[in-house]
Amino acid sequence: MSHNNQKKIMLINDLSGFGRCSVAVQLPIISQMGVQCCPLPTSILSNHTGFPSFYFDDYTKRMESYAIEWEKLGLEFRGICTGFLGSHEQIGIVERLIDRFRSEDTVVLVDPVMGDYGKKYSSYTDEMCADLKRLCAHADIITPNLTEACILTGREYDEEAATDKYLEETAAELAAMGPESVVITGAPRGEILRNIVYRRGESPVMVNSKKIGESRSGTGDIFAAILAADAVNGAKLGESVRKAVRFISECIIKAVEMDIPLTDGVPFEEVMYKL
Ligand code: PXL
Repeated sequence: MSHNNQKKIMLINDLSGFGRCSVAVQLPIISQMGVQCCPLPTSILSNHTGFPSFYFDDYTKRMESYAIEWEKLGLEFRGICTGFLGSHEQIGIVERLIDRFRSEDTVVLVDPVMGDYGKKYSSYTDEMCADLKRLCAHADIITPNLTEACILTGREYDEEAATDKYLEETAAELAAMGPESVVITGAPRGEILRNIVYRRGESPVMVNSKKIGESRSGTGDIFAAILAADAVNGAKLGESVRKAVRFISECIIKAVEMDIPLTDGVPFEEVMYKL
């Protein structure tokens, strides 16, 4: 008998009680995909920061004591997935946790959550963005959106300039920072959203989807969770990106049908059986 007879993902992300993002969406999705999910909270919020007001409890000071208990239990993780991080100090802790818990066959996915639509989220400082750049170097897979890809490479955010070639060059630059695989997600072009899948040494693959209304919170977190669970299950990255894009489209169609506010995330519960 062992705690490690089933594949596990360490999920380092915040717990937001309302707004369907981070742990609240990633845990059920990882479970549905047959992988045990062990959350390590980075902060606890009443609702995500996209609402005008929120209660925010930073978990930085408690994360190491929490993780030490997992070390005592001898837990081994086939995946480590990081998302929303709450402070400069916390990003250093996450780097050390990755070093401590990573083994030969651990896949590390860093979702460099920092912003969207060309703007940083309100709780992210410039210092934290520089820290995230360092954290990305530890990853096997990173999943920035276009805004985050621009912050990480120091490029100006300009949707018009973001041609397929530009995405390819940006992804190559990001891969040169350390991660073997880079997926730039949801880059808009007219009615299309493009996802470039760049793996070092391979030709890049573009996975497109039709844009359905405005973008909704939590979809990047769903994307990262599907990629992390699939990577642990040994799926090919390109196939996994197709699966994530298809699933998120289904979620958004349902959100429009149910007239759900953009802030409230997507009703993935209604379509989860399709995963
Ligand atoms: O979905 C990204 C995200 C995660 N966690 C929190 C957020 C956001 C985006 O606004 O505020 C707390």
